[in-house]
Amino acid sequence: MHFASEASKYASICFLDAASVLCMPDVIPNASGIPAAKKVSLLLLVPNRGAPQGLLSRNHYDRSGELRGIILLFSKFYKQVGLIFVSLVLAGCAKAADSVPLVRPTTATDAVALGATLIVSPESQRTMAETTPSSLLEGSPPTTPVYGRTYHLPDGNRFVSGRGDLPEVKPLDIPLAGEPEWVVAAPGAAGSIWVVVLKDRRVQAFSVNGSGYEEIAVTPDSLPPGMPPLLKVEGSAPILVTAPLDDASPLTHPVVVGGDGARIAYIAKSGDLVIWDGKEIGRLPVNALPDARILVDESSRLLMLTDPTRRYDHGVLGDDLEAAGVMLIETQPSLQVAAQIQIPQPAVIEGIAPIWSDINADGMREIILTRSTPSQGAQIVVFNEMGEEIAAGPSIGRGYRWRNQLALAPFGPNGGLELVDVLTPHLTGVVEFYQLHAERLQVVAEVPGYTSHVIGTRNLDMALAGDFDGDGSVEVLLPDQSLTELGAIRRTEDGAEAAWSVPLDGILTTNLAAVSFPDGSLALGLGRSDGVLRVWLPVGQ
Ligand SMILES: [Ca+2]
Ligand SMILES: [Ca+2]
Ligand SMILES: [Ca+2]
Repeated sequence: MHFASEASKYASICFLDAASVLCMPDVIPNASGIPAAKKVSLLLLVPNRGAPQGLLSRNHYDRSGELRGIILLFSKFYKQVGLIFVSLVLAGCAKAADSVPLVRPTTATDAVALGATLIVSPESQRTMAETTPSSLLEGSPPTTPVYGRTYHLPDGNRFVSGRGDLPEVKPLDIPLAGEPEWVVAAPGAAGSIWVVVLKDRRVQAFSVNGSGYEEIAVTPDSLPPGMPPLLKVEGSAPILVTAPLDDASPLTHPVVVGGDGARIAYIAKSGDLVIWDGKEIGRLPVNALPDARILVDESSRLLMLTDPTRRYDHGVLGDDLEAAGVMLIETQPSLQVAAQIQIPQPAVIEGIAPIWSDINADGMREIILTRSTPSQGAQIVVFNEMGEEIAAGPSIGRGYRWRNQLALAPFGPNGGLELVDVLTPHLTGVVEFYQLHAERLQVVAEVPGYTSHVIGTRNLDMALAGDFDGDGSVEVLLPDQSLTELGAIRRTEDGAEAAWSVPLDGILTTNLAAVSFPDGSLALGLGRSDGVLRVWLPVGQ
């Protein structure tokens, strides 16, 4: 694979102690995340396929909370810095190599999230499986759990990696037993697995590949009213991850914390955050929004909306409760609040999850929120992980007008990182692209006539960013206002344009789901009101 071979030129794995890493803090902008006192047994240096983050480190902990490894991602922009860093680390390793020899990479796993490529030695694979988040393993053979979310990435960013073959490729239509509400998908042992939650809460699963589809068993075979799905595939059997139903909020799903999939975090009916591993092992009174989607990062930190309030009575997202706060929680080595954001009244956060991604390419995640007031309507705001507001976009200037923040991706004409939303999806539905300039999020391009939400629902996932046509650049895919076709909107030198569209031959009633495959291709799927799951597989799948 192209990226694997590129990676192997620059990447290496070495076993070393913390001192070898800590001699490099000046080279790593994000070195502050590396604890000084812990022993580091695994270091991965990973070229990052055109991804926007710059250079960043991700720490990985084992179940006892011991730091087991550091993954460093660097984009091509930072390749030179990365190479210097590799050289320095290898020099450090060579010094430390008297007792522990260097390990050369022998296998490659295409890591899907944000296009990272991991090089893993056989010795380290078990450690990786235990400590690497599912997002980084999404495209690997399903011997370790892989997950499918309605909002795609565990950090809330609706961005799929890989390259598709739309719009030319012919879709596959799969008849369902009823009208679908949600679709989630993940790679399977032979092709991909698609799971549909019907409006009557029955669940159907299908194994799909180039030769066709077959219905397969899924556990459970129904979900409580209101509950969205989190798909987990391990081997060939799909399950939907659920929490103890007598305690958990029925309006959201739990998330998996840690690599083997046994430990989950869920929101209780009381608003508490609960950590569960066959039994309750931790609980924090965070006062979570009842339908908050819990976001997860590589270090098993959690981010969720909190402090439900009725002070802004817009009520277009399924209820009249909106969040007035955000909580960042550490689960390793112990469960504790790391940071908190409070939104002063009369404003609220009008959404069910932030996007928790690195918008300014400094190696640290930001918290991207939609903040609304009765007089100014919605605006996009950006906070750092200390809870400080660092940037804001324009307000609509009129109350009771919403925008649906969708994805952060390299949309820009030169691959620059931009945020995309839909302004007033229930009215004119303008797709807006933003660039961050100092403390301002500036709208740099817009295209009207689309939507990403049906008023009154909790489905905020009707749009997805990715390279669906395989031309090497990222577009956003979303329905037109009639929900009968999908349009691909891409940036141009001085604006944005509808690049192509595909007819749905029916009405969209679900989120958009997608699968990235280990060979770098991707599939897209959605559900229609006439009881059809429509899937666009890549050529050759
Ligand atoms: Ca709400
Ligand atoms: Ca950042
Ligand atoms: Ca494209």
